[in-house]
Amino acid sequence: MTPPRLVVAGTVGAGKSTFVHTASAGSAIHTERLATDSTAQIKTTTTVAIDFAQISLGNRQVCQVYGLPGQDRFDFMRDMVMPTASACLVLIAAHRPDTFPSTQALLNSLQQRERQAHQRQGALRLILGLTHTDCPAALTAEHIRAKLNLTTDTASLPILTVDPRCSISVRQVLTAIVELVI
Ligand SMILES: Nc1nc2c(ncn2[C@@H]2O[C@H](COP(=O)(O)OP(=O)(O)OP(=O)(O)O)[C@@H](O)[C@H]2O)c(=O)[nH]1
Ligand SMILES: [Mg+2]
Repeated sequence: MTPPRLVVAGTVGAGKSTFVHTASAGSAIHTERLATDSTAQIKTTTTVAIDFAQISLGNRQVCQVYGLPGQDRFDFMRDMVMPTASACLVLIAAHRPDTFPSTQALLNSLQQRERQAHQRQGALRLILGLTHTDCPAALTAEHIRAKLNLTTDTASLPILTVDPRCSISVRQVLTAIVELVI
């Protein structure tokens, strides 16, 4: 049986590569390059293709994790991984409301995929993951839900808090997602 496939999406710097790195205990394949455009104002390197890790969650449960690049110019890579995804974790940096409009656009496109998957009798679960909640000026989940104009209820679009640098936090989120999709 194919293991559940989780795609990690979100804007630049949300913590996608850190999440994949931590989830895999450092064994993931990464595609980082020096940032040469406006991304360089936020961070020195950025993902230019797709991060990948296969993770064992115990009880013989395995999960494949794909980390997307955050820059708009790489949006086409979504089509490479989303058709076979069981779930998509959209990371949102809670301290960067300037990124919320891009997150909103991303969510709209993912919700369209979710509806299409449903029509094909398939299933795609969307989950929001709040990162950087330890940073000054981080907004609460309720505040972010309102800012993103989310009308979908929390059962169909859960919001989890995650620190991508912390293996316990990442493991908790992975386990919760796998339970949602199996
Ligand atoms: N303080 C804090 N830092 C975080 C958190 N999550 C990620 N970071 C840091 O944010 C920085 C950016 O993380 P990346 O994982 O490279 O971000 P990304 O989403 O992969 O970015 P792109 O590939 O450029 O789209 C790293 O320095 C992380 O250590 C968090 O919850 N809190
Ligand atoms: Mg990255």
